[in-house]
Amino acid sequence: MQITAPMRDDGRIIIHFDYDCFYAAVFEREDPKLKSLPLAVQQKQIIVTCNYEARRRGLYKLQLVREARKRCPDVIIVLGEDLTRFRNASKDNYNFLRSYTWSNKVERLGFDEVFMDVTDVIDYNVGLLNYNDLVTSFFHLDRNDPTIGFHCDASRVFGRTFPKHLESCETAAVSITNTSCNDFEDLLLRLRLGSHLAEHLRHQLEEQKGYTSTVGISTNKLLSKLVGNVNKPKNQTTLLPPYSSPQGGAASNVTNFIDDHDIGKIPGIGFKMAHKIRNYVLGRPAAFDAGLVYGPTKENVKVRDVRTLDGMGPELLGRLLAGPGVPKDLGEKVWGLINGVDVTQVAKAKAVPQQISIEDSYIKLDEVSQAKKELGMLARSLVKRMRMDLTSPIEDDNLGRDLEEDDEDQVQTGSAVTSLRWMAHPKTLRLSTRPRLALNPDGTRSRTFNRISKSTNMPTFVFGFTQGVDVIADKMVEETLLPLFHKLHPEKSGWNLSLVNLCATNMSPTASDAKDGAGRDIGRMFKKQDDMLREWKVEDVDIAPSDEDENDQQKGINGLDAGKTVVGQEHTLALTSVGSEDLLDFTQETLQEDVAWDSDDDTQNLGESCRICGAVMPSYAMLAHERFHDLPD
Ligand code: TTP
Ligand code: MG
Repeated sequence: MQITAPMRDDGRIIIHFDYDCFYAAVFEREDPKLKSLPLAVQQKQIIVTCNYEARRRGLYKLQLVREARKRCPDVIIVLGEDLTRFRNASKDNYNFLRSYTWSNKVERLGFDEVFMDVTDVIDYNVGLLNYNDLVTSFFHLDRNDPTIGFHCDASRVFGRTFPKHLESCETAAVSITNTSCNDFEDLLLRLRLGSHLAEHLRHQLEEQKGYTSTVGISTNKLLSKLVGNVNKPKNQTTLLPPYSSPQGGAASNVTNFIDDHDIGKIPGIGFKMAHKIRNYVLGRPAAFDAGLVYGPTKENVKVRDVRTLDGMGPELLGRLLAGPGVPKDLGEKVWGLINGVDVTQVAKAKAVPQQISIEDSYIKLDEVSQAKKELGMLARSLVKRMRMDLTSPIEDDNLGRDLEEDDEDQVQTGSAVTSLRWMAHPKTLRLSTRPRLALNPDGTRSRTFNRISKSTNMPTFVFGFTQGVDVIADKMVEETLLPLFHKLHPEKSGWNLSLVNLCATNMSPTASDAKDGAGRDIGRMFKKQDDMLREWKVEDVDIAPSDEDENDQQKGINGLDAGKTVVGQEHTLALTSVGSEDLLDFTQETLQEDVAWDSDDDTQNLGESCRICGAVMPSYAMLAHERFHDLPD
């Protein structure tokens, strides 16, 4: 029995951006000479990304450093453990793209992806088109100034398309007239305009910010993200209509497109869910690569196999995926996803984050004195981030001018007491840890994603500006964090933590900002954040060091040939300090408690450290990473 597909709302136009070789591009922007050289960015022993010159020479993401050196001996390797520069670039690009939206619906996914809901911009432009002369259209970027915009040919899609055979000018063959505006033509026209806007934004981003990107255009987040991947890098792809098929007619382009994806490649269907679905479709446990706790699948189960399976539908999926803590409507949600339906909205840009979360992972953390030290590091990072992200300068003639350079120094030491005010107060401070499981009888250790946590009221002294960050952080440790820690781990020993997280949450806007202040201050706030981040960059370290890794990193830097460009060398500093932030890329959604658009039943799993080398990375990267440990030296 075939169950009908859920209805999709194709009234929106969503553009998804993925910056090309992002971390490498950040370094290239700092030193353009690097563009023509093979460049790779290292975290621990892994190349987390490399530029296209390096990829041309056979290097790839998540490759072991020693492999990369073997394959391309003149590769330039830079350290990318300090995330400050990536975070700054990401925020800057985000603000740039945000300035083109009217609705403010623009959402970051990690550091290098952005969704934009441009429905209102597109609809406005559709209303102004001259249908008798689509070829010489003008795309308006400003409702109040008709001169701002760019010329475009609205009779065709810009760039690549899915399906491929209807590329660019050929789509012009589908006529648009002012008398026959059915759903297909209406959607096609709006997507065409979306493709021209996307091209304009890609071009501007490259010209003004120096980043090339890969872009997808469709009607929801899921489809725009997936279709962007079709043509990489420095390209864009539009998913063409028809998006639905008439009863008994040919399959829609959405179905044709999504059906060919592996079930595990669908954002929103995480590793565990995909595993359960695979097992069901195959009628047996799906095989994995041997030798790993969680290896990559060896099976080829596509969306089509799942979607067309007899009896498949929301109920069956709901039963398959049921478990403790799993939302009741998960079956419907997943059924929607495999039919190209994604109802999640692009989140509006927020003046302040919903929460600020700082964490670090550890290879071994099993003593109270050590834990206290680490809590101090994390508390310092947290207080700094709170000051950066949650304060704005006061616009008062007596007190304030905008923050000047030297004021920023003072803010750090706490003497510029009257220049800042809080835009929001986090009311709750949460401490979470992830204890390691005991060793298995065979000496191996299973990974666990489970965290335990305790919360308390955020102490009010945190909001004072008279004391410096260090003083506040120390006080926070003594008066708040250590008591919380002892509640979580009452025993003096016997535990070993792989992760500690501090989170300032339960955000309450400050009264004066609740009305219009937050919106008014946002631009200044972002500028200040970036400036202040620059000041603190050497402390913004993300990976817990170990002696072994330290040696490795030194080799990485010293191993460069004399005369080669060496960037990021100052980040060897990173090796001697800890205190991490944003180990994982957060979406704006993940900043709001645990409703990540792309999360699955692993919602607590915000980042993992490799059980072998301790490298920290998003869980999706762990599978690939672990394979490298299986490679012979
Ligand atoms: P990606 O978008 O996966 O990679 P990319 O932008 O470098 O390359 P592409 O052109 O294929 O999009 O990830 C964005 C950044 O995130 C990447 O530059 C480095 C970082 N990253 C990690 O830190 N760990 C990881 O495991 C991966 C995959 C990426
Ligand atoms: Mg990218």
